[in-house]
Amino acid sequence: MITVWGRATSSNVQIVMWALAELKLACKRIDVGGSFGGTDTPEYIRMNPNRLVPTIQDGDLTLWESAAIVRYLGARYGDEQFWPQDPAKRAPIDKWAEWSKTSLAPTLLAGIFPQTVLLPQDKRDPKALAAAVERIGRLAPMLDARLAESPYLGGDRLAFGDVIVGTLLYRYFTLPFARVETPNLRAYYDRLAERPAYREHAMVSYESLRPK
Ligand SMILES: N[C@@H](CCC(=O)N[C@@H](CS)C(=O)NCC(=O)O)C(=O)O
Repeated sequence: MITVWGRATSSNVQIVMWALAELKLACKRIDVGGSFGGTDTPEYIRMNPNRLVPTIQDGDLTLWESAAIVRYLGARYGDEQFWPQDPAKRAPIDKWAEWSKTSLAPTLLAGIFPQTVLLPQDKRDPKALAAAVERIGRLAPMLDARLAESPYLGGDRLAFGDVIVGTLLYRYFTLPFARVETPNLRAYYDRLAERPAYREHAMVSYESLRPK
């Protein structure tokens, strides 16, 4: 039984929960972070000195950083499709996972999400929103072009990289901002949304994150 610490509304927790569900691994999730607090306790800091969620415990292994967790789960429990053994097959998938963490996620989650959900109206900055929308308008077509080639990032079936990238798409397609045309990305999101595990763990409402 794998234990996951982290609130269900965290996109990084969602990455881990969706991966666990796709791999059909039993887990117990404990609400930590956000309004639940708990990331500053000595017990939590011993597990995760970064004081963020998620953190997992699998046997003797304690691990944090959602993408590292997905790679661990893939390497330990995934089949050849989810986690290709051949580095030359795995790396092109991992490239998108890395790109998601370093380009797409910062733009969406630190740029657009605060300006449309997290911040009170009077604290929002239209220029910051416009800059993030402009930037994501250049990023999304890159993914769209890749997805013109195959239904998933590794080919015909879901791989670890799809989990890291795909989790963001619920927010990408539901937040109120002007999206550029990306038919392949939209079809990919619709394909993901047909998966029960995606619906349960990635399509999680963010309404509770709005300022009270
Ligand atoms: N790079 C880290 C980022 C973790 C992170 O930023 N987590 C956020 C939630 S998405 C967090 O812990 N925020 C503080 C909180 O929820 O209390 C990862 O991918 O795990």
